Amino acid sequence: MLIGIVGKPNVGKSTFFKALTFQDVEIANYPFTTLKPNEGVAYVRVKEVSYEFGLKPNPKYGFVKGNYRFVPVKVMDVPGLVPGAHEGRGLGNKFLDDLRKANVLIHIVDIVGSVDEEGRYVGPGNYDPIRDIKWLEEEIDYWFYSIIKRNIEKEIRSMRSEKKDIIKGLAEILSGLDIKLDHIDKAFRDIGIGNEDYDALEDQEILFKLSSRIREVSKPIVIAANRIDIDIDVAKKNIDRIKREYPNKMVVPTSGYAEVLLKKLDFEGKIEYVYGDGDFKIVGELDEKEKIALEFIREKILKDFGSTGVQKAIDSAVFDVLGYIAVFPVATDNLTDSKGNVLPDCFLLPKGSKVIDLANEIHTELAKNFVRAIDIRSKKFVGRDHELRNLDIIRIVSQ
Ligand SMILES: Nc1nc2c(ncn2[C@@H]2O[C@H](COP(=O)(O)OP(=O)(O)OP(=O)(O)O)[C@@H](O)[C@H]2O)c(=O)[nH]1
Ligand SMILES: [Mg+2]
Repeated sequence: MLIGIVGKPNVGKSTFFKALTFQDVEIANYPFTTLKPNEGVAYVRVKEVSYEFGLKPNPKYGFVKGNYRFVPVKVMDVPGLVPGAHEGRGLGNKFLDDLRKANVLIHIVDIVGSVDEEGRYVGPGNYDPIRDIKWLEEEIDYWFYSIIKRNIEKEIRSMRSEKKDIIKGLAEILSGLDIKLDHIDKAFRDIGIGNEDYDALEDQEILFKLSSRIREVSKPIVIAANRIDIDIDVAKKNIDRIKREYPNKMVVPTSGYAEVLLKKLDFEGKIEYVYGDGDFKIVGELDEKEKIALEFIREKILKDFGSTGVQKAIDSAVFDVLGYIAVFPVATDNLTDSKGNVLPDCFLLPKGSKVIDLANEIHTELAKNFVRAIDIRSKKFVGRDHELRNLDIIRIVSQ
């Protein structure tokens, strides 16, 4: 699972990345601070199931905090995009190639409208952030289109002469972009192109439309309406406008700044903060500046918006937008692995995954020698084709 962080320059992408990964990256209030992609590990928040059984978990990766298991996912912060990037403006869009493997993108928008398209500071309220949604997605679509176009030009002749199924053909060509057959199939149906409609692929207008639809289904975008802390009222107005104009988009109000501070103080033992929660507890000595900042975060952000939104943004990306589920495999009825570790694993799987898919994720041998599985909660046997649900605990029995 790879989550890409995208947006124009100087909107808080690297700050957001730091809030997610706690990796020290360069942050500054001018455009093009980030020149090369940053890669790191973030964590999605899943209910900790051990506590239902009165057990203490031993996670093999990630960690437990509060009543949650934080499960690792990869994130990437890329340099800012400007209008015309696909024609080489700004830093161009070369680095977008690093996002080939992304499953979902988070678009960081400066929701208070304080920087223009190029990332220049213009002051809150002086730029309409809704504009970014359209042009930035178009730039990403152009990048996608150029990859698809390049690959199709190479293959179209042989596809035509061999009367190849173009959906399957495209899936092969685009496997490097982590695009599944389902994605392409859906895009073709949405645009109304048939299996052997080779002409459509040579019509650049249709090809752009198709590329854009494939991008939408294979790399959907969550909007992080960021920097809400700068001006709560302007932020709220703009969020409402985005929701009205784009009712189908997932929009999460965020403050990367607030999340970085809460995490830092939590690490320092000054507060107790479960990432993503709507409140924190003061447990250590704070200086005056910290007190004022925390008071502001509690009263103006957490109370109004429910959280800083940073955790919610990646959770929404993985669970709501991609529809992934979290499943806990175990080796014994005592909810342990063979060494006695309690619920050591938590797997993130695409919705619709079956018991056999889980077995395969654990080990291909386990899938090969699969005998049956047990749903620990219901204590019932389930077969290889049983569809898994979120937070299932599954014991797989093999030969
Ligand atoms: N008030 C406030 N400031 C923020 C927030 N997030 C980032 N900033 C500030 O915005 C400026 C830009 O932040 P960066 O994280 O460097 O932005 P970026 O989008 O990575 O910028 P480039 O790498 O240049 O594209 C810095 O001055 C940050 O301190 C936020 O949530 N609230
Ligand atoms: Mg940056």
